[in-house]
Amino acid sequence: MSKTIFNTRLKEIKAKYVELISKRNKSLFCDNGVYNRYEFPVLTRNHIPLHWRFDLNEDVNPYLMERIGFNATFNAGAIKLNDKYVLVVRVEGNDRKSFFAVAESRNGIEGFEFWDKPIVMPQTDKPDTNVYDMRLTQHDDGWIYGVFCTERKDQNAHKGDTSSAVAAAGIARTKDLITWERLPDLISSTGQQRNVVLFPHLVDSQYAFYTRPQDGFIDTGDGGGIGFGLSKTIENAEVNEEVIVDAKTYHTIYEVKNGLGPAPIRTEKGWLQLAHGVRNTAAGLRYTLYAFLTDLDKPWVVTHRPHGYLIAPFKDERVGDVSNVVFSNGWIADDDGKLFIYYASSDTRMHVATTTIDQLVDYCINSPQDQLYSHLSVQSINQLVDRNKDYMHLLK
Ligand code: M1P
Repeated sequence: MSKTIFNTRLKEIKAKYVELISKRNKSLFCDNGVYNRYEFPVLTRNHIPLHWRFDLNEDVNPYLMERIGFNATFNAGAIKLNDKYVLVVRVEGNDRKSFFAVAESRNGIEGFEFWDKPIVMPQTDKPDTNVYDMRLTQHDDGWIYGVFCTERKDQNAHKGDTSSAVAAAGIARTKDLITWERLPDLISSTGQQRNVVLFPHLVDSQYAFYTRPQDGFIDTGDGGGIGFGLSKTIENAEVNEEVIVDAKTYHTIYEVKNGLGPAPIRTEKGWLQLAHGVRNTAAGLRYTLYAFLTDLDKPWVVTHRPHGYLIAPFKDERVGDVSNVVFSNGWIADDDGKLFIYYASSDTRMHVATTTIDQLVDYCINSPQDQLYSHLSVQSINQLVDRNKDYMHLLK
């Protein structure tokens, strides 16, 4: 009897998996003209390899039941490696533990498949309780760095408080995404850190980090926004001074907090940056993505800040484990300027949006800048209406 169950189930789960990873993805029309979303997510928990989930030995698992369950695949770092589009994905198990696993695709929009095993991340002398949201940086020094959040229990929490945690920036480096050398966590003088990103070049002969100083684990408190600081070494990284690049600001899409996404991309007009901004609503926090440019020589100085968000949760993206969230910590620019923005929705699954570097730079420079008052938003609209006066026939 169980023999039949095992074989029937094996056939079914194999067929479903093959159908999923062979599914073609289609670019969707987007009337803003800035980027295109795609019909299907690029990675879901159903993409987890079957040999991570099932014990395939019929003798010990005659009902072919799942032995290890996976809850979500999200917040992936990204890099082009050996001509493949490669994501270092935050995979979360049913046990709530996140870890990193690599998935690759030939064209960046479909057919993502995980490598044989998840990444084995070496530990420091303080083991990570949970790790997530790796930003990948191909540094001039020849290493690929992964900077990620390492979360541990707050040892100062009072007895009975089993939730309070401390977030810090873990640092590891690799040449192949398989073998990783773990370095000590970033030390900074401003309390906790999440959303830390290594800049790809030395600045004043020092390693440079975008940071996100925060007082508490969830609440950034007085930690004022996306920061920037320098460290003499990467082997014992320590940032003693952080300047604020992009402050959290009253009544904006980053009123409550913000954080840098992937490492910036160098363009002729400045460093192209992607970040997430968080505002509060009666329905809880809302995370959207926004783009901006920083100065080529002073990558900590914002030169263009288009108003509002670039990508907000849309349709099915709105719902998931943490609803109303889009989050990105990975993008890939092809040599021809095509840009793949990998973003997660609602802490549940990964999507891609495509555009070009030229389009995003144009968006940053030529969209009205954030002016912070309703009457100035109306002024921007009316200026556009006036400029369009001689072109209204095009809409007839
Ligand atoms: O749940 C939304 C996001 O919350 C955190 O981001 P931030 O520190 O900016 O609030 C992170 O835990 C992130 O992984 C998560 O997607």
